[in-house]
Amino acid sequence: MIGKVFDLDVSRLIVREYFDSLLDCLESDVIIVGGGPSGLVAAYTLADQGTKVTVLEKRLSPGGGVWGGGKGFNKVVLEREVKPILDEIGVHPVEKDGYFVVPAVLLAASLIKKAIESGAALFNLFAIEDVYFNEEREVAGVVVNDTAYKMTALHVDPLTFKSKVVLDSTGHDAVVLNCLAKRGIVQIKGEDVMNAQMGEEGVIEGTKEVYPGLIITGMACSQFYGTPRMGPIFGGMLLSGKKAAEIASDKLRLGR
Ligand code: 48F
Repeated sequence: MIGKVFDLDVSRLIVREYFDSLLDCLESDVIIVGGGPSGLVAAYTLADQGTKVTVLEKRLSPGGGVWGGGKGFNKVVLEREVKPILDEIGVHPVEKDGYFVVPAVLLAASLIKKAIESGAALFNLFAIEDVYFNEEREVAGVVVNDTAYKMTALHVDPLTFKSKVVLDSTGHDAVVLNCLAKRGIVQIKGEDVMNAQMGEEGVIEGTKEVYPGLIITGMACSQFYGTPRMGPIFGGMLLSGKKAAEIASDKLRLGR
């Protein structure tokens, strides 16, 4: 037998716990837009260092492109250089033909679990629709709406979330970059055709602060610089997330 359950208690707990977290996250050190592989690695790395991190994810499930593996075949292939990251998230890969192979669901779930257990706050069903500037016109947060409102095109005004640093880890969509591009502040070249080697190198190399307050990571880098997409290999995403966390951490430490 299960103990007595009161419906209103359940509702009260959900509402109170949710809004306590939400209020706490209106101001963070780092906002990570998009909970794909690059964003989740950055999230847990920063949170492990004691940085206040908020991840805002548009979909119901964080994990981004990991879930789909390649063409929906749910195995993920990774370069062996990511072993330290797999160790951190507790995933034990199988080595095949010089690569690592991991079940996609296990990788997505392990990244999400590690980010939350490290102390990153994670909100799903949050669609970022604009960037927020401070008085110096540096990126200082994001403007957020509800995914359901965006999907139904209801006219509902958004809310503002502030942070010292914003990471654009929205993958092919490059949402934050596009907010700047549509105002002529940056130019997005658009990703080039598929080439795994060049794509992976381009993403890692291109993980940078590209505008004051805005660091780009993952596929958003390919979009920005016009480097090749890499297709279904994910090591570059994880390493890009690590690099983005380092850049954010240095920026916070130096206070600039
Ligand atoms: O696309 P995604 O996985 O980005 P990534 O970390 O990794 C790319 C790879 O998955 C793959 C690849 C090579 O391996 O080519 O595509 O660069 O994750 C991006 C996340 O951002 C969310 C989206 O739902 C996904 O989970 N996202 C996109 N637009 C928004 C958003 C938005 N407007 N607001 C919040 N989240």
